[in-house]
Amino acid sequence: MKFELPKLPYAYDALEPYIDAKTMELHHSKHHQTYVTKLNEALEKYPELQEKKLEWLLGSLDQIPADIRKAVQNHGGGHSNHSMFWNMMKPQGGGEPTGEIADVIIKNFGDFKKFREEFSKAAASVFGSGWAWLVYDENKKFTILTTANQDSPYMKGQLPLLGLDVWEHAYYLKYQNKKPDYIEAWWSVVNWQNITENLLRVKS
Ligand code: MN3
Repeated sequence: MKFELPKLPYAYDALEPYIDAKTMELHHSKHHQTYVTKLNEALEKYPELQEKKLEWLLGSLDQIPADIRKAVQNHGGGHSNHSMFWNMMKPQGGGEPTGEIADVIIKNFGDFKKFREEFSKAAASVFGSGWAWLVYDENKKFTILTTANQDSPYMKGQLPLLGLDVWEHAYYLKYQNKKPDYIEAWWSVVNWQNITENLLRVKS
């Protein structure tokens, strides 16, 4: 079984004007596709690993043969992170979360404004390429953190609820060096229904 590029759940231009169509097209059809291709190449010699779930591979890097461990970390992480990321956004998204996810945010971060500030600050602080996340961590706490490169929260047993790609490929065409503007705009496309589904999965 080979890993496959998931279909984007909306058109490339659907997140305009916040995220432009060209960026979405390159990001999905080239960058994400490359992670999938290289992950499959890495697993070619190891058919038994091709049957494993991606989250298992990421959470079990110490059990992955040394010659492909880095490839699984980078490209498996990239495939997993992006597959989640597309679903965490939607056209006409954004606004303030409601229901259970709002309760979690208020309980753990004070209010949505504070959460948003803290998350944006974490995203802006990523030096080089990486991601910002809201995760349910290994100590059963809801935490904002960042990962470098394509490292995945699953590598530390953390379950991701919300993630933001702050690699330059995610924003440079439209925002150039203005990373904070990209982060600010991204809040307008967050798919809170998906984040709520992630929360319910984490709690079950
Ligand atoms: Mn990316």
